[in-house]
Amino acid sequence: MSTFAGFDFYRIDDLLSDEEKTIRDTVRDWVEDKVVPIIEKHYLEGTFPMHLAREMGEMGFLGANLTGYGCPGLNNVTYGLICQELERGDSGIRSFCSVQGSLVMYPIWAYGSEDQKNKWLPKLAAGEAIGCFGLTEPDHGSNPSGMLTRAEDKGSHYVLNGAKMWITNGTLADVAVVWAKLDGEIRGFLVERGMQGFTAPEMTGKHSLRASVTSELVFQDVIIPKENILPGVKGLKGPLGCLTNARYGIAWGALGAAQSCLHSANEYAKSRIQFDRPIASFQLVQNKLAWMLREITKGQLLAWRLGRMKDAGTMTHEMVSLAKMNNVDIALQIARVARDVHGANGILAEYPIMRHAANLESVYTYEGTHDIHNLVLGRWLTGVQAFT
Ligand code: TGC
Ligand code: FAD
Repeated sequence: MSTFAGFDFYRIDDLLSDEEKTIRDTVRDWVEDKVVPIIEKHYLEGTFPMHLAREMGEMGFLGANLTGYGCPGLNNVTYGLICQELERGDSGIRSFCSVQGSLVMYPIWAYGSEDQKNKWLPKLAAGEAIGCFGLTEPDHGSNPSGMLTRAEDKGSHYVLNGAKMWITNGTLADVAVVWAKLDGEIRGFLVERGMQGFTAPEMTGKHSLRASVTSELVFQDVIIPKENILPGVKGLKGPLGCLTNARYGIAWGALGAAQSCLHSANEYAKSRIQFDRPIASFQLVQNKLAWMLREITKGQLLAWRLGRMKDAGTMTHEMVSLAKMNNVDIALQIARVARDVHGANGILAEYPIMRHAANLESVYTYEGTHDIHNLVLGRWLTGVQAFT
């Protein structure tokens, strides 16, 4: 059984179904057994634990909230709980699951042809094939609408040219969902491993998300068969629709990292003796722990309510922006305060703190930076867009 019980100060469990709780607990135990014992080593070595891909498929974590084509068909609250537990292990493990499910399987499921769905979804759900999502470019991060990657219609096929950067799972991927302009309009293309002119070199030198593969994607006159365009969507709303799903998962996931940090800080504070007393007995230390619990509890209520609205079909993407930015922000702050509570020990790999803190710096930036989500909310409030 898991030694990590989670924090449930406001009895969110009373708001979950038995099935939701059972799956959450199963994922929690899986993370304790399969991720916690190996993750620091992978993090320090800068490698992704590839053997977990198939296991995640077998456990039903990949495309968990999608239906048909071998997908588990779970509700969105359960998908959120899976993300929470995975990110308690490591943001890189949750990233793998988010990219595969929300950014690769979702666009194929929502915008793909029947042939594309049949070809890719069962293998991706099983973890037998791996996918990546190419939107960001070296010169276009927060403003993807300015992308330079281009597809040209040559009659019998398309020709793709351009480059993507910061792509999670890029080097590992069997299929890349690539967003490129065709006649000035953003379209999605399925670019397959081995296509001539397509390379995906791994990016190195990261101090964050080290147990996750991040890559460039380079396209030099890549011939894309006509049947590899996603027929069901045109324009920026295609990739943004995928991001809404992935950002939703991150809003839950960040709470897992935050709970891991509070758990570690609380245990440490009770056992660390200074001035002949456990540091947990000092009011300043208790203040830090109480603040972490307060912010986690508020974040849990946000995530739960968001999930129920997503399941009811009433969630908007602006609501997701608020939850993503809030929960990642508080998780990052909690990781920093937890590092302080651990003193010098907080920088050691023996504790998960520094790894979570470093990971959350990326999570704060990817899937829309903190301030991009601020601007989304500002536009919702005022009706005025302040991006440009
Ligand atoms: P805008 O005019 O707002 O929207 C264009 C069209 O899209 C619709 N829309 C959305 N649809 C679904 N979900 C959303 N979140 C949506 N936001 C907007 C919108 O209704 C409109 O539809 P239509 O029918 O009118 O055409 O577009 P804009 O050009 O003003 O851009 C807005 C902005 C800046 C918010 C957007 O560009 C943005 O979100 N930028 C941030 C880019 C980003 O998040 N990149 C993430 C890359 S992927 C990644 O980071 C993966 S990390 C993976 C991991 O390891 O976990
Ligand atoms: P920029 O857009 O250059 O932003 C830099 C700073 O300027 C930020 O503080 C930002 O908030 C601010 N800023 C920008 N515009 C404005 C504005 N209008 N007003 C106020 N402030 C502004 N992308 C993918 O497509 N697929 C992936 O799988 C993927 N995985 C990633 C994995 C990792 C580890 C990381 C770090 C990134 C990943 N990304 C991925 C890229 C990520 O989505 C981008 O980094 C992110 O969208 C921000 O873009 P940028 O880094 O170019 O920052």
